[in-house]
Amino acid sequence: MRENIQTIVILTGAGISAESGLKTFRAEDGLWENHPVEQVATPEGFAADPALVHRFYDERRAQIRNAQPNLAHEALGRLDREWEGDLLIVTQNIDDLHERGGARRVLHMHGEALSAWCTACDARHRWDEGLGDGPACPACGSAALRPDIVWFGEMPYRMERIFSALARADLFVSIGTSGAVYPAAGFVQEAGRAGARTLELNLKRSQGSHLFDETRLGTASELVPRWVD
Ligand code: BV8
Repeated sequence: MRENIQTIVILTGAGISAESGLKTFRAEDGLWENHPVEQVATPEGFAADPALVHRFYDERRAQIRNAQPNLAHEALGRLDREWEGDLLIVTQNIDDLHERGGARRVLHMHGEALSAWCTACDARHRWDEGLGDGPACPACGSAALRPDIVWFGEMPYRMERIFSALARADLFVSIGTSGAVYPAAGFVQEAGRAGARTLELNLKRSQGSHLFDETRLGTASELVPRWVD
């Protein structure tokens, strides 16, 4: 895998955390099934019922705290520590399992469950600072504290950083994502245009499988260590 490759960009989705017990979005027992997207993952939904949305993310945060990184997260952690070239793990996931699996060069494009954002003073806080429910911002006292999550219709984080990495990529690897959500679903084309080799590791063929040079099917905990090692 290593011949004349300098820059690797990896995109991960909910599928890499499935074997850690965290639900994906679009499986039959997926997250959205119990909650209409409009209610819990849009700014409008939050404005309409902030308590419901806080409960939804409190529940996800509790599951994340109880989850452990799996063999796929740990393999990417090893790769991150050993890879001397450029490497960027762009994750759509809001859990911290990449970091707990040893990865450092991680970019959460859809935000993080453990982070709170005060839209009054723009400060970020960690939820485990005992912000409680119906939380107030520790910095300014405002009640305008929301989950630091990118909802539908909101601009994902650090897009310029992501696109500049894709423009330099020699290898783009997508792991555990259905390719249903943009702009992430379009990254494979950006990388391909830059001349990168593109590889998909997924349980099932995704909506974008036809855009990859190669797709390998299986679980992340089996495919990722085999690819890394
Ligand atoms: C934006 C919140 C532009 C965090 C999420 C019409 C109106 C409005 C917008 C749009 C529109 N049409 C298109 C859009 C754009 C929209 C979009 O793409 N909609 C889709 C539904 C058509 N996108 C946006 O709104 C984005 N913003 O475009 O802004 C803009 C421009 C200018 C100015 C302002 C704005 C924002 C998108 C982010 C939304 N937030 N989540 C949270 O609650 O977690 S999206 C949500 O879906 C998650 O972030 C998740 O990461 C993402 C993608 O899902 P996946 O991770 O792929 O998970 P999924 O369940 O789908 O698939 C799992 C895969 O894993 C499967 O393939 C499965 O086979 C595989 N798998 C399962 N088990 C395993 C496995 N693989 C390996 N091993 C296993 N064991």
